[in-house]
Amino acid sequence: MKRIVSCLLAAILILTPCVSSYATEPNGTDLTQDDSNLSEAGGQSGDAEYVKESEGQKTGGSHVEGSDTDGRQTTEGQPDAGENSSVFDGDAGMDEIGKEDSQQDTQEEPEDSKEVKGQVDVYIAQTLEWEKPVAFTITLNEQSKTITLPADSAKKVQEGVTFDGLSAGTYNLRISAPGFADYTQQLKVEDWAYKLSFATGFLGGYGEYTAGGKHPGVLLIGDVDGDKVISEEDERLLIDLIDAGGEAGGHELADLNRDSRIDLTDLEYFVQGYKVTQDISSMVEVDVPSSAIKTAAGDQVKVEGELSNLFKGEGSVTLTREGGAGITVDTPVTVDFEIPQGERFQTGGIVIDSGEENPIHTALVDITYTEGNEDYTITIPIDEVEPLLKAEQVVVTDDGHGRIIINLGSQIAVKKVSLKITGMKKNNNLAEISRVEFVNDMENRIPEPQRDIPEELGAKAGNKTFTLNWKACVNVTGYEVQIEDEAGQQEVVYARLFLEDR
Ligand SMILES: [Ca+2]
Ligand SMILES: [Ca+2]
Repeated sequence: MKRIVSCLLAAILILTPCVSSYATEPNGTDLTQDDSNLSEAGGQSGDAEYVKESEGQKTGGSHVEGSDTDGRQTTEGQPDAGENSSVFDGDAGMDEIGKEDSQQDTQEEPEDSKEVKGQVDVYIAQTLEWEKPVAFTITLNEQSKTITLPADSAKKVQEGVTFDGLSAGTYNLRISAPGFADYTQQLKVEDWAYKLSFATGFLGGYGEYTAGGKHPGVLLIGDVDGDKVISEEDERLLIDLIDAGGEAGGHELADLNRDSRIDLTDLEYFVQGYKVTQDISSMVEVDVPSSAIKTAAGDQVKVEGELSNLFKGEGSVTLTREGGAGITVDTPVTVDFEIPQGERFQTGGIVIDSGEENPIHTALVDITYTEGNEDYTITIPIDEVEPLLKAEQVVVTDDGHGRIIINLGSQIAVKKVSLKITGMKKNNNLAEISRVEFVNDMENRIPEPQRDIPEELGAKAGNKTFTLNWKACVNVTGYEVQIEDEAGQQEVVYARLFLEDR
């Protein structure tokens, strides 16, 4: 008997707050996937087998061989990789170095004569799933802040904190969390913003994580005995605890995925951070600091949140029209960013992150810069229809997840940027912007993490079973397969890369 089954496939993405990016439309018996929109993913195919024993009853599970979760962890040769140390030279190519004085007043907008202070931004992205939240303590010299990564990783995936008002000098950064090795790094701070990005594991798409490469840092999981490094002691203890029956009582740190059991899943997590030989330090990106930028909202624009936070790791800003008009070409929302010391804080590119849930659809970006003694203004249209713009040297790209990247082609003295948003993709009533970066040198920037949508879904029918195949996605923790039969009955099968399907 022929059964009509349609499938939807979604990757459970670790780096995006949205899990509903389905690759296929429900399409009856046709399970082939239009590949017109293929991105080059590299890696082996995903595969799930679904077994149906009798009408409407599921007895089989799912099985997935997904993307490269990889064999890098078990390489012999390096002892405890728990402690990483490296020195970053914060010279961003500027001519002047920060002046030492203390008349700075952070309450007021900066002016040409005001002192600009250094800033350090630290971001952590979640690549593992936990059943309880995990709090990371980020310490810069004497100051500490916390980033808590939640239990439901699909909801919130990257969090940031900012340390600002920093005097020039060398700073010690430490990141620690229960069950993780301490991460330390020394950082030379002048008067720019220094951005460090971390993930709780290795991300796909960054090659071999070689020293000095353009990759995020890695926070290593697997400190079972609590001494803040990962060693053979941790391996021994974890295996003993699993052998002893897996009760977490008294050894909570060994429960690496926080599900109150100590079992093979914890061992799978453990090997992620064990005997790592790659470079785990974050490339340091250099941006114009928040204190060097004056912000202002345009006419009829209501701002929720602090505009100056757009240049920090904390908080986002919501823009709406006064009186509730939608955001259109006739009723846009505009925000202005001024860099009075644009000659000193040269800008090579601008990144505007409006998030995945409601990305900017159309906008105009006016960039005023000084060359010689003349001011020039260029207007850059942002339009989804033509996401790639090449005008003179300027290249605009859209990462497909709400982030617009404007590469100016060279470092110029940007004095003012005016962002006029004329349309949002999903909800035209508001524009939410989580971050704006004025990047000093686009060459020294970590590329956006690769975030795929499952492609090339194929199906093979068996006897009371069918097998699905798809192209493996990079940077996902698992997949959801939504199955619908001819009677409209739906069910979702989870196929995780680490956790057993429960
Ligand atoms: Ca340890
Ligand atoms: Ca566990």
